[in-house]
This record gives sequence, structure tokens and C-alpha cells, in this order.
Amino acid sequence: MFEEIERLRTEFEDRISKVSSLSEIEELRVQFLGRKGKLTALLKSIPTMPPEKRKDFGKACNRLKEEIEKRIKERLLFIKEEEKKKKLESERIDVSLPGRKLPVGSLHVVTKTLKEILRVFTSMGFSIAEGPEIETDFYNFEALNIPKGHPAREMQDTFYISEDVVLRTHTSPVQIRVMEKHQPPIQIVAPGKVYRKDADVTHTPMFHQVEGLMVDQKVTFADLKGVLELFLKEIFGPETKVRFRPSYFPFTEPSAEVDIGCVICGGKGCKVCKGTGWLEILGCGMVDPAVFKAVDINPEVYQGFAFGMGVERIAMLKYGIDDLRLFFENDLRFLRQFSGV
Ligand code: 2NM
Repeated sequence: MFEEIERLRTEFEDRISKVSSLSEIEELRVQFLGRKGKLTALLKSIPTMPPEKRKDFGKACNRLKEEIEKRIKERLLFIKEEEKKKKLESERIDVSLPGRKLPVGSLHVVTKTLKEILRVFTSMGFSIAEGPEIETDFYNFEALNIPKGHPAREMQDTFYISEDVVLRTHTSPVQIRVMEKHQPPIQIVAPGKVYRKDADVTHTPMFHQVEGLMVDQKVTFADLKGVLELFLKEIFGPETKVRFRPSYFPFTEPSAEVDIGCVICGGKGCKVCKGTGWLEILGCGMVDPAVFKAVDINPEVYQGFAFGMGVERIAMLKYGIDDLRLFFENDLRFLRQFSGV
């Protein structure tokens, strides 16, 4: 046989058994079959040979060329298969590993307190009513018998959006809207955010309120006392002392403020109750006839009681929180202490 061809075949076999990547294979292909390749050089040398030798030499060259092409194709397939196996191995996922834990959130202590308050009132037959936080002068003040010039509607307390539009300073406008739409019997609580233009250690410009309203024939101050006393004993415990003190609101007559026996000292007198043994907890009264007239309910036929409380204040007393700012800082160390939903 032709010696040069055999040498080339041996060299190729030796080289191809050592290639291990696609780029190496390509390099090898170029070295043997490329325009300047070793086999191509042999083919080019044919015209210089004696004529009787050319035919067989050419055939042998072509056989080697086909062999080389076949071996390259096989090797290529093999390497691709090996690389696929390696890739699959490296990307293998252990489906038996435990998943990443999602942090579990919890209700804010104000939300939790609000829910608790609403649970007590709904269990007594009150429905929940809601309304807009942006209100008109009529619903926030006028209909509530708060005349122009009253301290409660002066600029320092109220956020004005325009001369006639305000951020509600209480949830009472919700009750006005309900009374406007429905004739008695009415028995609702109105929870939500309210806004007042003051900010210090004990006041935030936004806080939460729950107000309540019950209107029907023959509703009396005794009903008011019964409902609120039951409510306070549900929230602060059955042994809680409750007292009513005369007070004034433009929208109720008579009006009262309600105190509970100090939850800190039990009535002995301490810093929190300022030595009195009592804590102011809510305001209430019998709906003023002027309010009924504004919503077209006949005060000769119907009576009603109303009350209002601050949710943050209830939360502070119920959970022994001594700083209002903690509610709004969102420090997880604080929030997590109330994580029981
Ligand atoms: C309070 C205290 C006393 C009150 C009155 C009304 C309405 F709309 F019926 F007139 N809603 N809420 C009221 C009464 C609120 O908060 C300290």
C-alpha cells in the first residue's frame, strides 16, 4: 500500500482518540481535511506522480478521506453525548431537599384590636358601616351640629383639601350617611382611619376610630350604659370597673365620658392614671335632635345613642403599650410580640 497514506491514517487515529472537545475536533478536521490540510496536500500531489500510480493513489486517498469524515462524525456524536451527560449531572436537582421557608406575617396590633372591638359589637347585633376618608364640610361638621366657628373645625385641627372638603376628623360622617339613607331601626359601628392636624408624643395625624350608633323608638341612656359596660368587660375582663362622667359633645345631649378602673394599678393610683385610679376610654351620649333633623329622622319618634373611641388608645391599655409611636415605626421586634392572629 501507499506508505504516506498509511502514515497519515495512523497519525489521524492516534490524534482522534485523544480529542475531548468540540473545538479540538474542529481543529483536527482542519488539519487533515482543510484547504491546507495534510490529506489535501496528498491529493494535490497526485498530478506530479507517474500516471500509472495516480488512479490507485487517488482511490486510497479518497477512502482515507471518507474514513476520516466518518470517524470525525462518530467522535463528534460521542463528545456531544458526553457533554450532555455532564450538563445533566451538574444541573441535577435534589427534589427531596426541604424548600425555602417563607416568612409568615401577622396582623398589626391595631388591626388585631380593631377586629376584637368589632367582634364584640357584631355579637351584640351591630352591623359594620364604612365611608369615605375624604369628606365634605356638611358630613364631617354641619350635619353633626358643629357650627362654623366651633373649635373642632378650626384650621389647626382639620386637614383641609379645599374650603368645603376635608379629611374626616372622626367616623361620624359614616353614621350621618347611613341615617340619611335608612330610617330606623339602625344599629351600626363605623370603624376606620381619621385625621387630625396634630402631632406630638400622644397624638398622631392619623389614627383609628370606632364609633357606634343605635337608633330606634324608646332607646334610652340605660341602653347606652348597658351596651358600653358589656363591651368594656368583654375587652378588659369581667372584673373591669366602669363609670360615666358628664361631658359635652356638639352632636349628643346629654353626653358622657366613660372611664375604666386603671388597668395598671387596679385603681390605687399611678403614673398612667395620674393618681386618679381611672382611665378615660370613650365618649358617648344621646344623639342630639339637631343631628336627627339634619338627616330627616323625626326626633319626636326616634331616640338614639352614639359613642366613639380611639383604637390605638384601647390597644395601648389592653396590651400595656406605653408609647403611641411604636404603632407606626414598624419595628419587627415590637410587631412580633402580637403575632398571634
Ligand atoms: C363620640 C362621642 C359621642 C357620635 C355621634 C354620632 C352621630 F353621628 F350619630 F351623631 N356619631 N358618633 C359620637 C358621640 C362620637 O366620639 C367620642
